Amino acid sequence: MTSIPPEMKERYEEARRLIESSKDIKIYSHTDCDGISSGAILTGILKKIGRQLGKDFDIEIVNLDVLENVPIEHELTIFSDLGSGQPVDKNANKDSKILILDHHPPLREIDYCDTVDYDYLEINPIFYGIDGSQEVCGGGLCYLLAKEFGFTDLSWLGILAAIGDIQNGKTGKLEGLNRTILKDAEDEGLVNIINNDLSLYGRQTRPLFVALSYFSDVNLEITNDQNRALDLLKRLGINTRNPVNDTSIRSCDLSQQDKFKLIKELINMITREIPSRYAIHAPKLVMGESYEFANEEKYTFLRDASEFSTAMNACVRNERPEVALKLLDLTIKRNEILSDNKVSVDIESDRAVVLDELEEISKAHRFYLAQNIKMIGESDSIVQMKNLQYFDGEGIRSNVVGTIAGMVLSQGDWRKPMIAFTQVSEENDDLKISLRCSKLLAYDGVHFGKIIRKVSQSLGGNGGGHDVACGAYIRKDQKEEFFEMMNNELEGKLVLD
Ligand SMILES: [Mn+2]
Repeated sequence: MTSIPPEMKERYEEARRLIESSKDIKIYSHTDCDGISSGAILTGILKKIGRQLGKDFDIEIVNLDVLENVPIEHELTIFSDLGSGQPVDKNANKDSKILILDHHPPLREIDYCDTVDYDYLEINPIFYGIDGSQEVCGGGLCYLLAKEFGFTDLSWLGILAAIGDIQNGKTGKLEGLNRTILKDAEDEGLVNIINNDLSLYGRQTRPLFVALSYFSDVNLEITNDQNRALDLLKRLGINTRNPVNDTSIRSCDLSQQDKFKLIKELINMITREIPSRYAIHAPKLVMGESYEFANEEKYTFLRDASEFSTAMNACVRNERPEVALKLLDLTIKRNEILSDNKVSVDIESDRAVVLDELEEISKAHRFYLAQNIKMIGESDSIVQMKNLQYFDGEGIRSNVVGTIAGMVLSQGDWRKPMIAFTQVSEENDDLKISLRCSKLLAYDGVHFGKIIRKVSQSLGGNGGGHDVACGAYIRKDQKEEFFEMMNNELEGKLVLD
């Protein structure tokens, strides 16, 4: 089991003292599932030590640009899932105290704290040779602080964060410090690990044949075709109705035997469609570990870590982070009470109200996505270049253009990345560019996050992200040049036939 390096552990002890000795605290966290989970963990810690939200501390979920000139006016300012790459201490004075818990590439050195005259404590796994994209994320770092206080019941949030951040993307399971956090969550009885699972999105809430029809890492006959997906299940002799509640079966209902039958068939189908060089990666597209939150009801999004993370993202992308935070806060309390074998009617009913609100946001979100995807499909607007494909996402909100690019991938050629662009905001006419691609391309060694960073930086913009999901910001008039450069940069890196 991976443990925290001793020097990093020392920083955690210091972080605990910093929090315990501060009366007035401000938290800034990032606008995504990882950031929300980080914020919920920090809130959880502070409440458990008797601090009141709104009185002793405040939390704000922000975009990175806010940090360019962030005021430092509280006794202690905490940055989670962001801060390492931004000039967050620009406005600090000698009485300031700053704590950063971030897994993104750091701007400042490990001993930067010795060069300033205020309390500056940065905890970043990269300082210790730990991979911040696979071994621990912002939420994981915040959980390790909770553990320093003894609050191991917050471990499940570290798992939600890691899945939201796709830390399991490369191997299909959580590894490194994430694995240690997972062990804590399992020991607490809060998370179940399902080994060798069928790794299709929607294992609790989507009928299995629908989940199958969304498979898009490779274009199969079942991709975008629910009838064929249903036929596939019937052909394999898999019962498509759940005999207990007479609904369509979901992935979580599959017996081990049926699961293996389906996985085997999918691997065969994929292998027939892909160049032989990719064949060894086929199993990873359909098999992996799943994580269930044990206290949540079956067939709800709350039960599955991946589906739960989507709901968190729907909140932040619709500028309702407070709904996500409220749900996590109530879930922390609910878990505390359940661990005493009790049930609180108040918490259940408060949570039901938040869940209704969240359902409304998610529904509107899904509608917005579907509407735009349909429009792109009907307008036949995907432009093919030799090594990439793109579409103009004009009118699409810049914070969902990536999600939409990912969903449009199944309408294009899975062998090439799908890129979309749209105006950053009404006030800013720069372009936000988003790229999504099949996991196969990343398994084959292409890291689009690094490529898009290189290209956008050479244009004077900026960019980066994961291997299969990344983005960039460039000026409007650089669009053609950007696509030309990306296309050239990818020459020879993809297997095109
Ligand atoms: Mn993160």
